[in-house]
Amino acid sequence: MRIDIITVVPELLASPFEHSIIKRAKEKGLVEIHLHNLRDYTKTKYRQVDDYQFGGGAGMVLQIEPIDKCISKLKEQRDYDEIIYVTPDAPILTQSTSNKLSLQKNIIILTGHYKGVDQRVRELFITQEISIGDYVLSGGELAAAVLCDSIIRLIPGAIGDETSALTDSFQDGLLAPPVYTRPAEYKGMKVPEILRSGNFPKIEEWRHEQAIKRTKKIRPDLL
Ligand code: 6GU
Repeated sequence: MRIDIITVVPELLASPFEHSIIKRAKEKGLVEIHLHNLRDYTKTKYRQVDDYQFGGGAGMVLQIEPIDKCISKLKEQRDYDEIIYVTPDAPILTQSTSNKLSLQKNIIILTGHYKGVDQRVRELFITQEISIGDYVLSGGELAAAVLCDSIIRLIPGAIGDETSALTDSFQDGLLAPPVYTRPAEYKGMKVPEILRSGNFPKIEEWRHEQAIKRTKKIRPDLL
């Protein structure tokens, strides 16, 4: 899979992909991530990529021309399955969306900044819009990092234990059950006996019950 990310702050995206599962997925050749600085696609003095909004109002808007140049250049080089714009005024990311995106070959992620991008960019180029939740971030870069992480860990081979991603929260529409490790007792708090019983069908049953209990309590909207 190849992910191209377009941003005005590439520095914000340098570190998130250099550790842990994503780093290993890159090393294994499962994913390539390419960062594109939008300012490289403008010839204006001071490499300006934003301007005041028509109609007035606070906040700058990213202009269409540099975005057009960058996306058009990428599209000349290969076909893209999705061109995604991350923005708070969009449908919220779910595990189902990440699952689908993890099966794609080439995607572009455009990140906004300031007040966002000129509406015509969204109409001309964008095939999917994604928000990562009902709150506002200073820019789309951290949202893009979250989106990439959720996708990349699902690429077959990215996680050592193949079953691990399948038992994540949300993968079966439920929150994950509680987990424990050694010691079996800490300051009087014991690990549930069932988990030490070796009875795997019973353990699976217990985990499922716990997942339902947790979901009912914390996220009843998911049931
Ligand atoms: Cl994708 N961008 C920004 N700036 N804020 C957000 C978001 C995205 N998703 C939730 N909040």
